[in-house]
Amino acid sequence: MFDNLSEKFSDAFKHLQGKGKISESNIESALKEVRTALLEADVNFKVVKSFIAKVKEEALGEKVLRGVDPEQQFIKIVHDELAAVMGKENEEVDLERPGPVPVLVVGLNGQGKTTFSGKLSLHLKNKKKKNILLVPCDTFRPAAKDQLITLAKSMDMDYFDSDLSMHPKDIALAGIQAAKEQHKDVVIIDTAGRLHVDEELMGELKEVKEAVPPHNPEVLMVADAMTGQEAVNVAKSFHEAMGLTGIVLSKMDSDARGGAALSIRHVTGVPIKYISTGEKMKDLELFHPDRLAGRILDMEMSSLLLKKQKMLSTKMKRNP
Ligand SMILES: Nc1nc2c(ncn2[C@@H]2O[C@H](COP(=O)(O)OP(=O)(O)O)[C@@H](O)[C@H]2O)c(=O)[nH]1
Ligand SMILES: [Mg+2]
Repeated sequence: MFDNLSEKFSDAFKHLQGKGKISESNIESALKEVRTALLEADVNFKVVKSFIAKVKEEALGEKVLRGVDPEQQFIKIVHDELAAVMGKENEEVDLERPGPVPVLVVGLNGQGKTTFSGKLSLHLKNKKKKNILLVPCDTFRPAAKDQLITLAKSMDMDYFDSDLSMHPKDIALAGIQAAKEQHKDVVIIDTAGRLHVDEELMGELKEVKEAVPPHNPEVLMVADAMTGQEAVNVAKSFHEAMGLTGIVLSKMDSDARGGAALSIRHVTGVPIKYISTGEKMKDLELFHPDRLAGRILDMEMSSLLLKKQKMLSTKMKRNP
């Protein structure tokens, strides 16, 4: 995940190796490389600008000047800022309200919506002990209904036998009614993919959202992490059109560059709630900004740890 970005960061940090302390002149070249690395990873330029400004401010701050190892301090600052730009902590689907809680799964075609709907049902069933109903609501592609039902059967999950000739709004309502009758906690509604620029279809989705009681359903947009800034633009449009409550980054197992993960929260204000990391139903993770930042800086973090341990053991040898 984000290998290229990790490597570039690693190169940037080398500028501070063997330096006595962080100074404006010696972090300049490191910051320049961090900036290039982020832009090459397709991170939004506004995000890059504010990221660099914050890292610089922190690095030159008073606390740091008295520091011991500038490289180590710089890595820590970059780590914390990477985490901050992606959010604060993990936010999951909010289930602390009267059910059945509707979860609308939306987004462009082929992003992984149907796959995610299945994954989320399994996660909520196994980890949260919830009762789930899966509702196929893709009225454009009958194959999508079969796809969801096949997934449901493979997991022994209940599903709703939607009538695809109905308006998506009415399918959603019928699905929720069925969920009520079956005392379900959560009803996951897998909608048809659509282009964010298609006003008519976006209007249809808004109708579904507004028809769905209780109000404020979860609206999760699934975005292919490989598409970088395009994913960010799409999320922005969907959020403006209908109000999203969360974003799911899919295909994080592929060679994504990091641009979507690092920009989407900052640009849209919508939290990333889950990441999809494969085609299997178990390939779903909660999105933890600090852990992802740690993964991006994986090599550096572990090499720092190693250095620290070595330093400690040398000290102990000297002062037994
Ligand atoms: N590698 C990988 N493939 C995925 C992931 N999520 C979905 N896919 C694949 O992407 C394709 C489209 O997924 P689908 O759920 O049908 O997308 P939808 O059109 O948005 O409903 C399928 O071949 C899925 O197996 C993921 O996280 N990683
Ligand atoms: Mg689908």
